[in-house]
Amino acid sequence: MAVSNLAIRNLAIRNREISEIVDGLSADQKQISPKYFYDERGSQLFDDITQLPEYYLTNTELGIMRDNIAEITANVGKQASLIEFGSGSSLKTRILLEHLSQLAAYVPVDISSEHLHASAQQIRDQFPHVDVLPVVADFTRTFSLPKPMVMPVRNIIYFSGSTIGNFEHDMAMELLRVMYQEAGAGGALLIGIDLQKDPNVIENAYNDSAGITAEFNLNMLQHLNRDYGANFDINEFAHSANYDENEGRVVIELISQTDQIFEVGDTAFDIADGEAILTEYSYKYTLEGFAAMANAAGFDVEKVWTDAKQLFSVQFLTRL
Ligand code: SAH
Ligand code: AVI
Repeated sequence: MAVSNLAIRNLAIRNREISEIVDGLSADQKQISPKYFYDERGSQLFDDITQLPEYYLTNTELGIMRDNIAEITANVGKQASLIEFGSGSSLKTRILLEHLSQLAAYVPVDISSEHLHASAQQIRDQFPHVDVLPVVADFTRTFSLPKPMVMPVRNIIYFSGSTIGNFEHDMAMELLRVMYQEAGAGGALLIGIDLQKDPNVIENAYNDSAGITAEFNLNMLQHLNRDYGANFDINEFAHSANYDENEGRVVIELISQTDQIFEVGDTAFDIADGEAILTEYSYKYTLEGFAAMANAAGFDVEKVWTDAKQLFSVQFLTRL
């Protein structure tokens, strides 16, 4: 009975996702949410991106964490529950876990289920004293959090990698409000924010010479073919990423290389030669711009750590 309820629930989620994909592709500007990058292969490709020399984000954030770890962990405090949104391989989290001797629980939340469970197991192996409670969920929708064995003193929400940059302003604000609620009384948000800088540095990060970002972008279509009944011809789309300095965002698209028709489930779509499917924005912030958003969501920017070149920032936000 429990199994069939789960199967019905999964079918309902899949049907909702198919209508979401069809709606996005039916808009004047065809689009697919970036959350569809992350099947097992997509999560692996993202990990490959983090190793690229052009992709300064991960290494810079890791450096900021290492350089300031004593201060960061002092802000987190003892006996906290660390709840990570979009945890991926929990790479930066390991630095925190190495230095947080007392933690009530670590709750990684991610949509990419196989990758999440594999990463959670690695964390358990490396940190056997930590209560690791993974949650497979789409964090843009309501989801419930597990109860740790030890009662936490406070909740620390962790949102690394500048993943908030993949959301447009209204949705980013909504997510900050959700994290404010999840932090609860006495809670806080530790967040990684990529900063505006030389447009060439930004554009190169999304157009790497090894072509991994292109593969990551195209894998979204393969994911839809594998799991959502689509029939995209991958060879007839090309990766594109351009930084729009006025909007402060990288626009990541797949450009059709010919006039063609593709299907998702029962719905057929025409796409013209040169027409784009928008797959992702990656917003870059100024420190002032992000502080204004954080304040509007009810947070006080208590501490900002950056690297020497001010490429990236890690910020500690408390509830006002
Ligand atoms: N925080 C990690 C990973 C960043 S990649 C880092 O900084 O390295 C973005 C992560 O967010 C991926 O693991 C992806 O699966 C997850 N993700 C993206 N959209 C999501 C959503 N709507 N709900 C849950 N997880 C999501
Ligand atoms: C997860 N996110 C912050 C990445 C970014 O840089 O916006 C996703 C990504 N897209 C292409 N390369 C990396």
